[in-house]
Amino acid sequence: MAIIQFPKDFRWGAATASYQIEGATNEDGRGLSIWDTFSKTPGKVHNGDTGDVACDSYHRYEEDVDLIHDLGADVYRFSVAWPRIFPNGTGEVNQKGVDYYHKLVDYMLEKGIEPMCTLYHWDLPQALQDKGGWDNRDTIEAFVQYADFMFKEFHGKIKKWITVNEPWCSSFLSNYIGVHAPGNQNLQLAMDIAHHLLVAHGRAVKSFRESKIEGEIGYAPNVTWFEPYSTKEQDIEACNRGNAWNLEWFFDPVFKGTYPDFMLEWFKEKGAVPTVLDGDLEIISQPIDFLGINYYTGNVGRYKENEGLFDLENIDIGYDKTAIDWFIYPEGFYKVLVTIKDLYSSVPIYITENGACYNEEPVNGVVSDQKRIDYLRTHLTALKRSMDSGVNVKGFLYWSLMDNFEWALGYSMRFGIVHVNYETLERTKKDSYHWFSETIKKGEFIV
Ligand code: JSK
Repeated sequence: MAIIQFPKDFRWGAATASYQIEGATNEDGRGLSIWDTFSKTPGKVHNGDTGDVACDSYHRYEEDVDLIHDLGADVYRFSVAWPRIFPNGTGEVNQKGVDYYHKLVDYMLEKGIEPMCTLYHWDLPQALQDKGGWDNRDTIEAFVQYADFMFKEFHGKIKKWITVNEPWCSSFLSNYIGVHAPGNQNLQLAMDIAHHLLVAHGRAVKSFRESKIEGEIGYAPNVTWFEPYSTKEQDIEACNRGNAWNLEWFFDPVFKGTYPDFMLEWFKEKGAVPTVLDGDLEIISQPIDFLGINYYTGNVGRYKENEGLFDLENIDIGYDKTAIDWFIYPEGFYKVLVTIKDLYSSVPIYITENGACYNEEPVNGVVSDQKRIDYLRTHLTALKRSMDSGVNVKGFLYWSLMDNFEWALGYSMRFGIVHVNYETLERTKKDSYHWFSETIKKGEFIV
């Protein structure tokens, strides 16, 4: 056995997102988002689930912030629903929406919890989608107006800002693979949307700097890891492409002001090249104060001609999987973090999402989710290994505080350390909540 210890000033918390927990989608002036439209489109979301009620956190936010407080956590990552602030994406502000987030943030501060605010966690106002969404560069302007408003409105209350959550999901997953909103399947469109999301990120960072608002700003890309099946060059190169789709493609523009040449060449062969305007990459590569990292799973990959976008197939070599059918691969967490350190700057990193999906139900008020505890144990160990290897990790936020709307999988998949009964909306702390709380309070655990 070994004791895994974290620094005394290490930050601990949990994360949620507006569309996944709030509900109240037709209340207090909120406008529609692309997820309201997508979830109401037959066949798009498991069981026809929608975010109309979700966890009803819009009305239960104090109870949910208390769950963060009782955990012993000192930071809560939440997201703002853009359509609550600007129901039409731009123009008139919805004061009731603004008031809601003041109540939420004020309560966090009252409980001694630092708010970490994600501005864009996928709920794009439908009014903007109706005009082309992220494919239309006007949406970048709308995002900057929204971000500027939020910076100034919450100046002094919110000091950690995340511009965009998982741009790979909002671009390629949503517009090439097509399983998330708005559900397009076009590589060029997805590539241009990815670029516009990065420009929007850079423009918001630039505006934040110019406004001289006190605080820090970053973004939260999702990363995964493909481990080569063998030492064959073809397997290694195929895995490099698979890794770069999440990593270099969304990190090089921000940290180097360029797209990775080997991926540009690869995509060119597929007939897609990002539409870059003069000055875009200079804007995108505005220095950031911290980097959010979202990691869930890794794969073993092998070269297979004409397989997918990268001649890369996933190989099942018998690793266990979570209930969402993702491999449990903590080694990948360690490797991707060390790779980020080696490839890019030592910018402070917060793990803004890491968690496991298991669907245990309460039995006599107890949710025995030992597998989630095991996942946390192995992934926090991998995280500490990366820190002991020089990766500048400042904090860890578990995804997710509570079970919630898991996008196209609806309510069928549960990531929470708190169980939510979707009929009664009762919250039940799972065993993993108690384990995580003890780990936070001690700053260590035994592996
Ligand atoms: C969890 C990734 C933000 C927060 C959490 C979903 C995800 C995903 C989900 C890939 C994916 C589906 C499905 C189909 C076909 C082949 C959320 N993160 N989360 N992170 N990532 N794929 N080819 N590459 O809910 O809101 O793909 O894939």
